[in-house]
Amino acid sequence: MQRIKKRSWAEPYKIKMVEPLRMLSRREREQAIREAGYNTFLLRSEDVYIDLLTDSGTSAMSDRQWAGLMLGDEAYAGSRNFYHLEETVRNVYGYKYLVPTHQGRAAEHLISKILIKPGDYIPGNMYFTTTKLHQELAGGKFVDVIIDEAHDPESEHPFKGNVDLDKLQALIDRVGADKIPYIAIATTVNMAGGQPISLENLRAVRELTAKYGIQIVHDMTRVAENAYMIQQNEPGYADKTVAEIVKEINSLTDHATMSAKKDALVNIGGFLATNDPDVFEQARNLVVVYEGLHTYGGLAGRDMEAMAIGIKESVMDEHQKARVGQVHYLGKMLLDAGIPVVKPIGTHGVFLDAKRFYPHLPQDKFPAQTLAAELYVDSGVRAMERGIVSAGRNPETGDHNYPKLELVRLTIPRRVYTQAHMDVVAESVIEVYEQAGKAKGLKMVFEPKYLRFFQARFEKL
Ligand code: P70
Repeated sequence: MQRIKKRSWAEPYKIKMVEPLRMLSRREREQAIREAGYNTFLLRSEDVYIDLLTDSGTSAMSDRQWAGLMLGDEAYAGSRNFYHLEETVRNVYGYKYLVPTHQGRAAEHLISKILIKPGDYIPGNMYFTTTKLHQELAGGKFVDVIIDEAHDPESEHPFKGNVDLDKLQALIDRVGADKIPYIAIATTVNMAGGQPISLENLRAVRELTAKYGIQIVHDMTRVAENAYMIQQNEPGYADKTVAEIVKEINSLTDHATMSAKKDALVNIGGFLATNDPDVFEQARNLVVVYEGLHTYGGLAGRDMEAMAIGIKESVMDEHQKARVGQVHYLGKMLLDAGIPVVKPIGTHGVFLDAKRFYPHLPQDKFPAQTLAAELYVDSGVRAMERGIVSAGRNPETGDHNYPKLELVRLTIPRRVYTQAHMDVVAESVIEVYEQAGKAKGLKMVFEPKYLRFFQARFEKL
């Protein structure tokens, strides 16, 4: 066993089908990003060489998942694939009741509507864009209770997803437990750089919240990746499997929202899961208003089948070792080259620290947005802004939110790119870093009301 553990992170699969990529010239890329308003969300994917915009819905399915598509039972009601998915969610994740949704934010919509009353406060281990928006649309106010280290890109804390129990207690003392229906706990924390929460911390959160009757809603979008980090770094878990740790995490929570487009290795899908029969009943009712019947929730039968199979594959130790191993391979190359990145390296991507990349650019010149555009021009690598544009505006004052973290995310799809692709990405980031002094920043010329980062447009300064 020892000998195998020391081997490289090499993939536990081989490639059966390939998708050719197109490489534009630098001049063509300059034109493409200008036409896209310097927003990588607005590029055509055909114009992208290595697409690290997101790990969401971009992973490669296995031959078994593709075979599962052919077993789709496209009945309007009671599809057999729903029952397979329900059984899988019970067996692998341990939640009793399942309501499928077309993706994660639809589950966030349902649980926010069910649990939040206007004027409520929702603490969380850092915000996520869609999660926070649905909390606000339901009349709630998000309060960040993550540990301070999570906001410091240089802190090497191994569990930057942890909740600061003093911050949580202070919120309870300030507003009263009856104004806090639940705490939102994400595994791993996307906006912090893909950082895990420890089981020790989650257990302490469970204890504190139980005292006050506060529930836990688990954003389990990347729970298996979080479990892998616990196996690697939390004392006492080295001999537990990823599957066992996933179950232990889930057992400490009441409800879960899932974007199956990440961990669960599908191109579309999600769900709300709960152990509470009343919440289940309400969600089953609401889902027919917004998504579709409660046995498909906006998905085709074949999508649910692929998801059920993907969930089982996602908790295999060798899968996570290669998945996280590849992300860390890229991270180490950038660290070794002295590139400012969020430390420690997270599980779903490497996050460039745009504030240190462009120390001469103030945050309202959108350094991360600028960096993502420059990277695309240099090599056709598409990344995602995760800074001031993503943070939106304060709904009360109308000002930009100025997040401490101004990041560019190089997100790695699962089972898609090779080690050589990672080398090209590192070469390009290093090249752009060498030219950093020349960057002048951007100004925003179009700003949508909701989730502005998706469609905002910019011009060069
Ligand atoms: C990403 C994607 C989705 C996501 C997530 C966590 C921790 C919920 C969701 C929503 C897609 C995305 C979403 C908003 C802005 C940019 C990108 N994250 N919780 O790329 O799930 O997309 O299925 O509705 O990461 O990180 P869904």
